[in-house]
Amino acid sequence: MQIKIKKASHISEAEVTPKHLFMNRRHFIQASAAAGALGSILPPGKAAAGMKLPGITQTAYGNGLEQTKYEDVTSYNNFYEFGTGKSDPANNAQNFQTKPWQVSIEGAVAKPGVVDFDDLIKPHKLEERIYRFRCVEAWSMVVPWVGIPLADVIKRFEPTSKAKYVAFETLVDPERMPGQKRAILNWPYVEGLRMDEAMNPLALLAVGLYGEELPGQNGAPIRLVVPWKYGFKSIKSIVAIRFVEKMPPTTWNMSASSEYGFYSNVNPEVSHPRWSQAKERVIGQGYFSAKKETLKFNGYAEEVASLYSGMDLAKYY
Ligand SMILES: Nc1nc2c(c(=O)[nH]1)N[C@H]1C(S)=C(S)[C@@H](COP(=O)(O)O)O[C@H]1N2
Ligand SMILES: [Mo]
Repeated sequence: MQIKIKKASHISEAEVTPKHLFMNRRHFIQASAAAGALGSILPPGKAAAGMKLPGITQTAYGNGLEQTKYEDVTSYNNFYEFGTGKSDPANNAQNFQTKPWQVSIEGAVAKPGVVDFDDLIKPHKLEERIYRFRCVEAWSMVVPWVGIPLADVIKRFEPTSKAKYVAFETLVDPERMPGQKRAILNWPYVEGLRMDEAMNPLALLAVGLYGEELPGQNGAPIRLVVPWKYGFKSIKSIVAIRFVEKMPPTTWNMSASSEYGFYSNVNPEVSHPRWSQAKERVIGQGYFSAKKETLKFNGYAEEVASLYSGMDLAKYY
């Protein structure tokens, strides 16, 4: 079933729902139980669950979608800075330090500069948006992200007419990100969007999920979420946002250009060279459960198809 997303005018201003309180209580109980059982290996004072985020505005995005369990969203991850296995990030990002954190705003903007995480977020209202999330490896989730629209952040720094693309960069610190001790990918992990894609209201800078701060494995403290594109566009642990004139290089495209293009729009009609993109396995339903048909633009065609009108999407994959 395809759930229509209400337009921005329908976004409610209601604050945190009882669901959050319920979810957080449940996490807290689980975290406490885990801390009790694992008390000897968890460092003292290090909670297994994230900090609850205050003042989240509910939105209509994704109302009615069945959400992937917190435990699955935070234990089955791609984050090569913490290892290449799906459970490596959850294991290796436990103590990832994200305070202090700064983001460098660079390139074709009137107001460049290095901004503290808090100052980057503070002028904005945190929103919860439930988005479908689709990895090119043909698995999917539904995640209640907490974040701020990328467009609102971009506007604050006043891009100039030379800003045709936005490039994003992940932290490089092999001590804190042990996966970077090996040259599996070119570090830093880099990604990019065309300016109009970045300004689309769906593009989100996420700082949390399930009402809590992002866990390390999901890209703490700030990551991109571009729900109509394959997961690898949604770059984690961002330290630089750069406005540029030319299409910027992207990590997976540099690694294997025939497999990963710049656009990476979810497209059931264009196969990855090694497997089909027509279906997806829903995380949390078990490996052998029935696969689900993949939707064009991951179900967000109404919002984003016009960005690509006239483009041959088999060529610009
Ligand atoms: N810096 C960085 N960002 C990254 C990745 C990565 O390895 N490094 N993996 C990408 C891929 S392939 C996917 S599918 C998503 C996974 O996000 P999740 O673990 O929060 O579900 O993160 C993306 N962002
Ligand atoms: Mo992915």
